[in-house]
Amino acid sequence: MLPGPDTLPAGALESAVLSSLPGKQPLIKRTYRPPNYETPPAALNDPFTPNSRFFVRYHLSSIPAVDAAAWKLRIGGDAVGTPLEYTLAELQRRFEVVDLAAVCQCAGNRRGLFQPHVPGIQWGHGAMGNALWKGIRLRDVLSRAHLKKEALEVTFDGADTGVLAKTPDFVKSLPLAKALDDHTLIAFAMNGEALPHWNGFPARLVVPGWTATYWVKHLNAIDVVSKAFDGFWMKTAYRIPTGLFAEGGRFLSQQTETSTPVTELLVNSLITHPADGQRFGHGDAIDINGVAWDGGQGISRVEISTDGGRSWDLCALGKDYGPYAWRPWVYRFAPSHSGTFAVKVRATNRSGSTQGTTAIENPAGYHHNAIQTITIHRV
Ligand SMILES: Nc1nc2c(c(=O)[nH]1)N[C@H]1C(S)=C(S)[C@@H](COP(=O)(O)O)O[C@H]1N2
Ligand SMILES: [Mo]
Repeated sequence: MLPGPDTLPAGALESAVLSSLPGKQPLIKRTYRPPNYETPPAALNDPFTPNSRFFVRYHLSSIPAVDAAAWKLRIGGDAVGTPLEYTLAELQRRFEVVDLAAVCQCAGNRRGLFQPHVPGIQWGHGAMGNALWKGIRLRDVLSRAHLKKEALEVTFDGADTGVLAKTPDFVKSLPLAKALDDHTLIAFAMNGEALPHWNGFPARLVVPGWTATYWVKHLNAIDVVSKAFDGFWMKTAYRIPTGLFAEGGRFLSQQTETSTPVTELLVNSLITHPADGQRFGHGDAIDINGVAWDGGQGISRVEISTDGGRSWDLCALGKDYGPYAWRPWVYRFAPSHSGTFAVKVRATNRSGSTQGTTAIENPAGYHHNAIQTITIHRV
């Protein structure tokens, strides 16, 4: 068993076993079928999360190994003038290839930390990663399809399906404006290599700043539609109560009086070193490290408390890889006496949003961004 945050419910801790998927280093297994594996905390220390340690999240159990040579991307829907179909080679040849650093984070990351407990996969801190994505702009592809003026949303389907015919297919939609954003990509590669099978080979959507539910893997069909898409994964899943969170990109064509899709990532941070409960010797200076990110405004400051939140000091920010990437930070702590120290970290973004002491409760356990606390001991 792995050490885990002591606020995780017992069930989640017991299931925290390391196990490997083909082509991956050991990850923390949450479910085997469909495969749901999270990145161990120590592997989140790097500016870019290695592909072999990048988390894996699926809703459906039938996940075909896609043959890149036979794969095609189809673009259609009632709001395109010209339906299109491209092979992988055609997409890579005909459109400008761009790079973008961005955090891919499941909306349910840290669900296991909610008190009271909410149903769903009991993720710890590792249902996220930061990668350098390489691909083409979705906008450039859509412009060749001649969008009609009634275009409202764009839907995305991947090659995976349910085992039973009645399982709703995983199809997501974006509002037209987000689909046409310069930074929304059809990506083929991450961190300089082709996408791993488990992260969407041969192509996935990259929707920087928005929760990973929109980052459809094994992408094979795009439809531009004139009506709000009403599939299960938009209408029923991945929703939060309307108005509960002050921030976040609005998705008005999907909003009802009571609920709205979870969209933009909230400002958040993670302590990646030391581990919770770690012990240090007399006289040791302790480098406390971590990362901070948000939905694309960019991080303006990271503060740390080593006395349980009574006083706060500024951390040094590391290299800026762009507003959608996470920002490394570091703080050198030289305790003047022995004892136990409660370390807390709080990030603030460029529009002044910050983390609170508790997460905002919501039925599906999304958007957990409470200030994290770890305890360290100096003998
Ligand atoms: N085809 C497909 N794409 C998908 C999903 C899925 O179940 N099927 N899950 C989404 C969700 S909810 C998340 S959190 C991310 C996870 O990306 P990763 O597995 O590459 O880490 O994929 C998204 N794209
Ligand atoms: Mo997710």
